[in-house]
Amino acid sequence: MSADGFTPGPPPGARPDWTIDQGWDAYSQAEHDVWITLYERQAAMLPNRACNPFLKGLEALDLHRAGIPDFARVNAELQRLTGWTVVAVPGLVPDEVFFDHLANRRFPAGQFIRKRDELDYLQEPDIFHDVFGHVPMLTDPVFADYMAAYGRGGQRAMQLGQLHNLARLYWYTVEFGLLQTPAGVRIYGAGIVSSRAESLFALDDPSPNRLGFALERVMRTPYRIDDFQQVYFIVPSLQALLDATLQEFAPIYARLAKAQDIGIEAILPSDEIITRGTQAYAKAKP
Ligand code: HBI
Ligand code: FE
Repeated sequence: MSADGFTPGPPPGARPDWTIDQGWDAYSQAEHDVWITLYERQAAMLPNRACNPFLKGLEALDLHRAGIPDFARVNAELQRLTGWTVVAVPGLVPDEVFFDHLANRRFPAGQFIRKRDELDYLQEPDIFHDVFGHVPMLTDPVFADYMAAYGRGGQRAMQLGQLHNLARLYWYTVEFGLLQTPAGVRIYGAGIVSSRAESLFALDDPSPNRLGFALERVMRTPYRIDDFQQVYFIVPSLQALLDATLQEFAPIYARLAKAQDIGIEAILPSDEIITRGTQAYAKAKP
């Protein structure tokens, strides 16, 4: 059930679980070429920026220069590695549908691709964001378990009316997460790895704060959907991220209900500061 108790049905042509056929044979060469452009742009910059599990996943699934990947081919290997599959959906799906897929190790991916004249603009997640951005990490066994746990947690949060807090966890990890490694800070968040500009900004720009990941702290922090993040959270390992979620969240929600949100650019005395940002980028905006 959605927050108002009403979940819209799937659009015409979609199944009850909102999935559709990918229709791989129907992509035009122009659409394949958009994938290739985006792929080459990102692949060139991600060594020493994306974390090893991401880069390894990209190789393992052979999401390569040939064009938009065929989910049937990707799924054969992904399912073998971690039991996950990718399913095609028309666009954003209702929260309860999204969580049911994740809890069952199915990642819903937009079937369509952005237009050539809007390479950096996305209203809804397309196949490049979803498949290039999200799917490589699903080849990592620990991250794969984290995403499934998140799906179950989402179902539970909806029952408890606490989705707005849990959604922040998704945002600051799955979409915009950074990982500490012996070689330095690396990207694992799909919203960063699928964006040329944010792949640079998230790691190198002096503007944003970069703080150690702390579950309840993250769940108290609002986020921006329309621009670069003002704060990124760095996990010490993917295992630490998974471990943080393998606990009963009801007491956490009870504490969060009494706690205030934290300002998006705030640094608390309890924060582990990895980079104290200047916030110059955010301040320069009207
Ligand atoms: N649907 N296709 C799609 N992709 C998402 O990332 C998505 C969604 N529906 C809901 C949703 N995300 C949110 O519930 C989560 O980001 C919390
Ligand atoms: Fe995403």
